[in-house]
Amino acid sequence: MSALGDIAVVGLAVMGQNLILNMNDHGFKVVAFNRTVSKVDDFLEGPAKGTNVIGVRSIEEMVKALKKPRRVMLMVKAGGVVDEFIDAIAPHLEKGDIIIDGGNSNYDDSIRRTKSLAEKGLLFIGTGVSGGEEGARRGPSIMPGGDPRAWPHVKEIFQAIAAKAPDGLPCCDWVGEDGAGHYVKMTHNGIEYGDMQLICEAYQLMKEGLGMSADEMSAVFANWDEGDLDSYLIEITSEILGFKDDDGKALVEKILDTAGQKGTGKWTGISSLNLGVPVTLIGEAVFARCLSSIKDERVQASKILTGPKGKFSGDKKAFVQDIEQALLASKIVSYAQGFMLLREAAKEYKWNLNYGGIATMWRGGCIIRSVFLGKIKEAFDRNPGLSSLMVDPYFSGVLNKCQAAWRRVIATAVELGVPVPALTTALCFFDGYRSETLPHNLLQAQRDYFGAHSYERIDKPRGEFFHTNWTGRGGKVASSTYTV
Ligand code: NBP
Repeated sequence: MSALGDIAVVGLAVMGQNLILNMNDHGFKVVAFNRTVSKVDDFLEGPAKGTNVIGVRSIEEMVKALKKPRRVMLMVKAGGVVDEFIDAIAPHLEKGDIIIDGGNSNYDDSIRRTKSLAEKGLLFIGTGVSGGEEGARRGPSIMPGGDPRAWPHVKEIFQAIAAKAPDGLPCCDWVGEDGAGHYVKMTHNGIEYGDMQLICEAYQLMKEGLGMSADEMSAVFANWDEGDLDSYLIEITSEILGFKDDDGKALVEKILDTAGQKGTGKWTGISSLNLGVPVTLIGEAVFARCLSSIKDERVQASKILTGPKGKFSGDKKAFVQDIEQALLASKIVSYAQGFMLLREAAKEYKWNLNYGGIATMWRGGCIIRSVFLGKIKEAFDRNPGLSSLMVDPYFSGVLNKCQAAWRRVIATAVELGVPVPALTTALCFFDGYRSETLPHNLLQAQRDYFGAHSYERIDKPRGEFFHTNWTGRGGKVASSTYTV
């Protein structure tokens, strides 16, 4: 083995350390560096003891320890820290060397970094890495984008350390140019917010609506994990509900109900608003976390505002089966919205995204991994130009089959006063998407009434705009027509 390292990893927190150990297991020689250099020694004497990892204490030393083209992967806090490291490392590199940012960076930053490093002759990769600590150590889902010339130089390492889907394919492939990798990772995280919120709503319905115990719910989730909902998040939910605190009671019930967030769900919402894509479920999931975080206000309001007094009186077992179907149908809507967003972003940023490939990358290693993603891959294999997952023959069949149960769940939740914003917005989206007509003829009339914004008519060709003087007091001049 050459004395020089195959790749350097900067950042020895949980992700960096575990990725290094994963690379080492796969026969790569890794150079490890960290801003606080004492952590390099701690790592070498601790988790990396007995491995081939080379510890270095300066950027100069790191660069000298690498084979050419040099590959330097940053696993540091996203934001300005990444730019600081790039500025510090770039002057020590040569043309054709590669800088990889594996943190949760914003795709706009990755677009900028790809361009500015290319101007210096350096190749940049911005890659999403999903799967948390366990994924980083045993096989994450890796979503690289950036300068395509860099991909052949990192492909072998990334695909070796990535998780493998059930059919053996690595959960890592080239996503696209500049910010595409981080955009896909952002969308993955947004979908993760949606999946988690849907599961939480199912839990609250069973707990508050049906009065089920944590153990009973744990068994329900374990059962769902055997069927169409088979996924990592359903599996861990079952385990969490079954986990006992020292006093033998369910730990989950002792956890304060205020959710944190680090921004990727919010970025997905912002991007969907900017691109005009109705990603309603992720939006609701982000807002639901915001609502959860105003705990003090909710405690006050709970003393003033009342809800329905009625109790569930139907067949509990049948209702639990209804919830399972409502969850599945809402999940289809959420993923359909996520892929709609990717399609619009691909147009906007001129990325050639492979949607089936993205579903494959998410099938293993990452937090949203599921059997369901295999079905999405099959849908895009059947039709790579699919306009929406909801109209794929398999998924439309499931939606049509589930919808009666889905409507019963939401109607019951509304009657019982249990908030289910994600389940509800999914059904509203389904009903809106399948409607040939929506009430926005009236909305266009309102806009024309107060702002002379003009409208198109159903009895005239598209693109021909009309303005009416609705009150007799307005003039004939219409406002300009444009979309923001
Ligand atoms: P952190 O996000 O906690 O970052 C820790 C690293 O950033 C350390 O090496 C630390 O150096 C360095 N750092 C910080 Br913090 N501030 C710095 C500064 N001002 N200048 C230079 N270095 C600085 O680590 P992580 O949880 O391993 O995550 C790494 C990246 O991967 C992040 O972008 C994160 O969002 C992403 N990610 C995390 C997970 C997860 O489950 N944790 C999953 C997927 C992606 P120091 O030791 O000297 O303080």
